Amino acid sequence: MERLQQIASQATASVAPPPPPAHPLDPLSPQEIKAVSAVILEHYKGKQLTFNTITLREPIKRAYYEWKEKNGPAPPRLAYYVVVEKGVNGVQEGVVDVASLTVALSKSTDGVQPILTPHDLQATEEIVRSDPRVIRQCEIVGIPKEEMKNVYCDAWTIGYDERWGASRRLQQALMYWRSDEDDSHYSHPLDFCPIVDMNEGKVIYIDIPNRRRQVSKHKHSSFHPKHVAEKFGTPENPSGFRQDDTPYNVTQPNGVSFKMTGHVMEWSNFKFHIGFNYREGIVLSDMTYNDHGNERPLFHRISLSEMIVPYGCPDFPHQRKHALDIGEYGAGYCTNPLALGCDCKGVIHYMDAHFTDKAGEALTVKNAVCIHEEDDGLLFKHSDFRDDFQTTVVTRGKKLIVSQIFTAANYEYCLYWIFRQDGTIKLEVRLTGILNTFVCGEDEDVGKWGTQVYPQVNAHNHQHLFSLRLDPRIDGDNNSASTSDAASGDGETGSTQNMYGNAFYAKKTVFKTVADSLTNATTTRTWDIFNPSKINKFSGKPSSYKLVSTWASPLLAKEGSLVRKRAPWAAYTTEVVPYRDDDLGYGRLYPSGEHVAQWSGDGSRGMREWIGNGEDKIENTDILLFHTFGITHFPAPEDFPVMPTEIFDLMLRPRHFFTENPVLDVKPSYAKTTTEVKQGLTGTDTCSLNVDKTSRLAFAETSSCCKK
Ligand SMILES: *[C@@H]1O[C@H](CO)[C@@H](O)[C@H](O)[C@H]1NC(C)=O
Ligand SMILES: *[C@@H]1O[C@H](CO)[C@@H](O)[C@H](O)[C@H]1NC(C)=O
Ligand SMILES: *[C@@H]1O[C@H](CO)[C@@H](O)[C@H](O)[C@H]1NC(C)=O
Ligand SMILES: [Cu+2]
Repeated sequence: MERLQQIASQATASVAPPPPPAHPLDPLSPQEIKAVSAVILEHYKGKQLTFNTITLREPIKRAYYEWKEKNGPAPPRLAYYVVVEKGVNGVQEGVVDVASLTVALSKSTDGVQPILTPHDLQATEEIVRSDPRVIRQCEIVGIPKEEMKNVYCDAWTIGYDERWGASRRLQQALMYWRSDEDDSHYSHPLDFCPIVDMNEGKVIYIDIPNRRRQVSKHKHSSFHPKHVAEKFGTPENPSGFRQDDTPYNVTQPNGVSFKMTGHVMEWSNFKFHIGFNYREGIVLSDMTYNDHGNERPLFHRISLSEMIVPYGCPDFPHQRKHALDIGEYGAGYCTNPLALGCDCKGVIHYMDAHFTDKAGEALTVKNAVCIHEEDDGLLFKHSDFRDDFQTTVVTRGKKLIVSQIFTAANYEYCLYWIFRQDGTIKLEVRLTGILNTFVCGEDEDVGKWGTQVYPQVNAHNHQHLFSLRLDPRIDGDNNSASTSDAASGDGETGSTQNMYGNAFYAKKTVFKTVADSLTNATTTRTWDIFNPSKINKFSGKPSSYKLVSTWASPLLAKEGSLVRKRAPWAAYTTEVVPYRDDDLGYGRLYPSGEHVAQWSGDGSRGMREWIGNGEDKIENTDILLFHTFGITHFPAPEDFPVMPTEIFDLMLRPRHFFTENPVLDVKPSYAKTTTEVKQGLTGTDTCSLNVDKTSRLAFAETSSCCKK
């Protein structure tokens, strides 16, 4: 239910309008956030407000390209906000026009709750620790009152619990005990789960299992250097660290080969805008590739629009563990400040991120986005066998990496948007951090729903699934999409079509309607996004970007489960829907809906609404492609007490987009023609110059390994 209120003219706050942005897609500056919060305070005068969100309301696509490509006016600078009003349930939200400092729209939405902010998560622990009923439960499982300072909780979104629905703003507190404050608490989970009402600041209920389990008496398992020293230190090597590790330095004597103008990146023919918001984190927009002077559009917008981490233990209340981390916590809100030279290495350009704090002041996360280059191995090579492989071309590549890392309670998600010089765009996810754990009894068989990763520590099975949102613009606004399956030729061996039985081909099935686009991954499947009116002069096939994604686990929760209801996008590997702006300019951004926290999963919203009856036409028009990818995680002891990064990735490759290998113009590192070989000429050789003098040390001075 929505109560919509249009405001004609509005009392202006006492702040001067902040300077306009360098680029319409730039995130709100700290000055803009401050100015907007002043307008909001004025608008809700006399009410007790907690600020939840102030972020850029991006211009709609049409307005953006009218400005960019048709000399049109700069699109209006709009800020979207959410506030929590004391004593009022639901979401108070609206839009502020930043130039005029007026509220353009304000409304109230029931049946959901606003996103959880880091402040919400931090506040929960103290509430839980001082609650007498929680203290009593701690005593029951073996933690005396005096130890309460060492009781911790990971505050989690409640998901949806029908006992309260969305009537109160709730969190579930997953309980743990530490031996001291430097410890990792995940080896000592507790068996009960308090429910906290955040608006009231109190515990309203405690879920207590029928079977009680005492807190484990086993030694804590942790991973900080002092704990490593305790585990592995010896008198000769007190730190316990491996001693065979030598420094690995990266030097870029002439700096980077990319150029940043404000938020606009130019690198090796790519050009795009790098945005960042509280929810999706990094957003890449208006991406083009300069094809020898012809600046060709690729994607209007790329982002991670949602994710879900559903757990597979059927026992109450573990079914509640299915965090929709992007919609419920925000990949931006949970983003880490990155440490110089640690989170990424080389010559680095950082971007800060700005949010609102609970009082409406601008809050800055330093170094939220890391931008750097890395060596990318060989781009291409060929040697001629005729002269013992002396005739050769070897070209090395570089890659550009735009990255962020966000922490969703126990897990870290390291996101790397990677660009290759041949026009390939990759997304690599490195999953690290700590397993969500639950206590098990000393001799308990944890069964098939989890793994005992340490004595009395049960880590439940779960999935990590993301929804990648692609707004393609391959050589223009109107695109189509299809599956491309590697298929055996029709006809049995011996038939006229397939006489020798060896035939195979790429079987393309173009999506005409939304229903056609609801496809699942198979081992032989990729997907093409293409411009049907732009035909490659050699292949006769349309200019395309191919989605290659092999980490595409199917959603394992069944039809009718809360998980499937609340993540209607996760049931398929792809969904293609027409692009649409709505009155607030959303442009179909969030496939589990605008407000995810405490959504029951009922009703038509997000992807369920966009799919509708499946009849919308999606051929040769402005489309959005959503792609579900990720992994299924069956924990093992190697994942504990902290998990070595688990890597999964996907890529978007140009196909029939160029008329030849697009990196022929990258200078080879080593090249010799047959004539040069015959005449004893050097050709091109920058390789031997690049061999570090220390290379010889690796094999000792006497080795004959190296070129003279
Ligand atoms: C390489 O990096 C290490 C730090 O990791 C530093 O101590 C050392 O001086 C560097 N060496 C060179 C040759 O730059
Ligand atoms: C894809 O998987 C879903 C279950 O997640 C199933 O309902 C649907 O029928 C499958 N679609 C196709 C085309 O196989
Ligand atoms: C794109 O498709 C729409 C129909 O979906 C059509 O109205 C429009 O003219 C097309 N634009 C171009 C440039 O082909
Ligand atoms: Cu996992």
